[in-house]
Amino acid sequence: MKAKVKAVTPSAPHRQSITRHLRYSLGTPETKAPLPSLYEATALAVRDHLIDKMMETEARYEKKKAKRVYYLSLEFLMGRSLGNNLYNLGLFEAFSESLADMGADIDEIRAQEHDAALGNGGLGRLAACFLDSMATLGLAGYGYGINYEFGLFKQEIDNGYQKEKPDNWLGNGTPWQLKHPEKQCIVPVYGRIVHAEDREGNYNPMWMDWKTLIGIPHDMPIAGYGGKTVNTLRLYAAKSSDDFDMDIFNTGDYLKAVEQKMTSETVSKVLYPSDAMESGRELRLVQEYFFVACAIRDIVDRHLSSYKTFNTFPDRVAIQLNDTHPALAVAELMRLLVDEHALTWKRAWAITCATFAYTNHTLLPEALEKWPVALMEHVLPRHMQIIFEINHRFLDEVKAKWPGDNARLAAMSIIEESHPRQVRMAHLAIVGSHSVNGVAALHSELVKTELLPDFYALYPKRFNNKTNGVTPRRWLFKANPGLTALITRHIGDGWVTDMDRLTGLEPLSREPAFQDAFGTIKRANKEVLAKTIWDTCRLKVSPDSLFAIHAKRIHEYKRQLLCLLHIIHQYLEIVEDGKIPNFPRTYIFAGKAAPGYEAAKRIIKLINSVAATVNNDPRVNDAIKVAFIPDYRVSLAERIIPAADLSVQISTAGKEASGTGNMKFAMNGALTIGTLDGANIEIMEEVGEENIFIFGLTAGEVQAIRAGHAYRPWAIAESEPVIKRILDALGTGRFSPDAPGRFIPVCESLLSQYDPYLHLADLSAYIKAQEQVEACYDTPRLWMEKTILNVARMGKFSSDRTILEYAKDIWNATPKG
Ligand code: 26V
Repeated sequence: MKAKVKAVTPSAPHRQSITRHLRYSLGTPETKAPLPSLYEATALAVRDHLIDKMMETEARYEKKKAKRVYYLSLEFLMGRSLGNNLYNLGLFEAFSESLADMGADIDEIRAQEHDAALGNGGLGRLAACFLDSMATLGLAGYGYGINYEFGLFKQEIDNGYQKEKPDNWLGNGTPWQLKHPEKQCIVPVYGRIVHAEDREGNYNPMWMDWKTLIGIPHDMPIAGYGGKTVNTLRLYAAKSSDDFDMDIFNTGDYLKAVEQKMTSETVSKVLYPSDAMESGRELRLVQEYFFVACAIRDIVDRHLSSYKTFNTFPDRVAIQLNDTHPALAVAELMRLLVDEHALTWKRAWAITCATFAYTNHTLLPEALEKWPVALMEHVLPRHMQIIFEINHRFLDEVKAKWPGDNARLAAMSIIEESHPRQVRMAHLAIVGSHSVNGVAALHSELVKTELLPDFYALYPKRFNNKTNGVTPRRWLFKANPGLTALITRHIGDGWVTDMDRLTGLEPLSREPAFQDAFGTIKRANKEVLAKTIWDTCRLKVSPDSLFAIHAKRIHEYKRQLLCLLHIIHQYLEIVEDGKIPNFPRTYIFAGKAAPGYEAAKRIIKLINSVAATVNNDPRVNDAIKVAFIPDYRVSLAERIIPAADLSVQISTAGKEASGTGNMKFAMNGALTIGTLDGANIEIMEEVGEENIFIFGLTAGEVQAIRAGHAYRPWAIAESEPVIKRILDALGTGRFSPDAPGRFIPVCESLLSQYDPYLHLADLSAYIKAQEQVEACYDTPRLWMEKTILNVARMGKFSSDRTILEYAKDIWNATPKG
């Protein structure tokens, strides 16, 4: 029997669809639907639209023979989807009204959604922004990754310390995915090589006795803004094959066989929560290979089904490697072409190099991937052989260019001859690609001159820059509806897909009425964040204070500590010197530390300890508040960023490849205090030097100090009483009365000539820059003008611009083509 559903009313066009899903997908009558079910049914109703559009999009690409672009990444930090999909499909109002008609509030329903936290930080979120831009631009872009059952851990704060809790985000599945068991992919791992010969007597190695994993694709529709294009993010879950290791079943050890089955399903169980190398973890290597094998198989099948030949492969297919994590794809494509499709090595190699491109995201040595040769031989014996062959031919090329230069040969080899021997994944990615790019101008220069000078000398044309961007749909349109409405009222809505149009705001930057409207919106956003701070930290902060925000992964190079040293300085000025600040300030921190990164975890404890002291000292009289908001994630960032007055971007120059939070804050009307690092430099160029607070050493100066062994932090402390006082307070237990020695290690690291991050070298410049901030904030009209000019001049940092550059310079793909 059919349910009685209310007739469609013009004011509630989607009510019927939601009700049907409640009833027939979830088995819940509308009258009894609890919020989580309403969310689920709403998502399913939205998904119906996505599926239609996704199929139309695929048919269009097929018909137009569009060049396909594949973005391979171990991380996609998607966040929530409901609001984003509604906005991009242009259905927000209609759904909002339909839900209201049912007595439900769309914001409450959106709040039910769990973030998809399938990434650690910047690298994963960049992948998500790129998917949005590719779909918006009508590029045939596909994401490939892993459907982790557990995303990045949830962070709780217990007595000031970080505690990690599992993030079982998939729980009973998500409405945003379509599972396709019929498109499963079989992946061989382990086993051994039999050195055989073919009929003509040529060497013909055979990979035998491998075990099988099965990859099940879960497709997430990615709606472009305007709703015309809906692309696909294909995430693989690992399943064991039923005949996984039949031998064990046959020998009758049933339980052992089931155990093996379970082990193979752990492959897609959890995201690795560190953004530094997990030295030699076998499961991580299997993860990397598992998804690469599924992706390459899928890409090759799709190509062959349309074109039947590999001749056109690089013309029709581009594959971007998001860092080296998917670099095994180079060896896997070679294996398919040579072993399974019998192409000659030469032809296979030409196709491979013309297809792949590699993006580098970090210069930090500890984050550069290396895998022990022995481990790779064990897990992927055939790939190890192929990598040796690639290396052999590559080293011949190096020898031809630099005869007799053995040192260079050793430095460039894909194999590091250390103990144990290691495979250098970056070298594999470079050799197998036609493009190597960094993610901001400075970073791309340093890749050429510092990280990989030999490769740059060998392949100068391969190296290029693609400065990062972020999607204005999520980070302005969705995150900041108040500002969106104000902007659109004045310059129309064209900026949503053409962010350069924000320059139309420049003439308004000095208009008091516009400034006031802008200020009202900022103030409202600060109220929302103040409420979040109350809800999560039980701390009262005033929306009238200046909100200075440091929100990103906790890392020594990002220098949360530098920010803290300045807070301690201000605190001491009040309680020791009797200074009365002109206006109150709220310092807000958020970010996760990798679970095994002790120094980072100590920084979290220190932030919370300083907070406890400062917030509760009556002499401070609310002039300073310090808050650490737990569990930084995409949905929280969407609340934090629009509420910032001051964006703190103070990494040691040369260490932050780009940064993308810096862009999100500035486009939401925060002024930046920052070092000349990563994309901060380009932000300064765009907004104007007078509209940003830049301080500190340059990357070149940092390098010179390091090269000359010229860092003398204790001398700095001795000669600058202000700095000495800060360190004394820290070292004598002022912020840890229960354990006065707790932060002595922090002091020691700050005073060590080996502090790689040169905190004390930049401290006085930072304090001075903060004084300039203070003077400026004290002149509200001036501050507002700068703020508006920042928003107006951030067009460059739309990921649409970034993607158009990739499409033109690297992928040779045309949008809407
Ligand atoms: C390395 C590893 C090693 C194996 C374990 C898992 C894992 C995960 C990530 C990484 C490398 C992280 C590099 C990274 O996140 N770089 C950031 O990339 C952003 C986007 O380009 C950029 O804005 C940031 O500045 C940069 O730190």
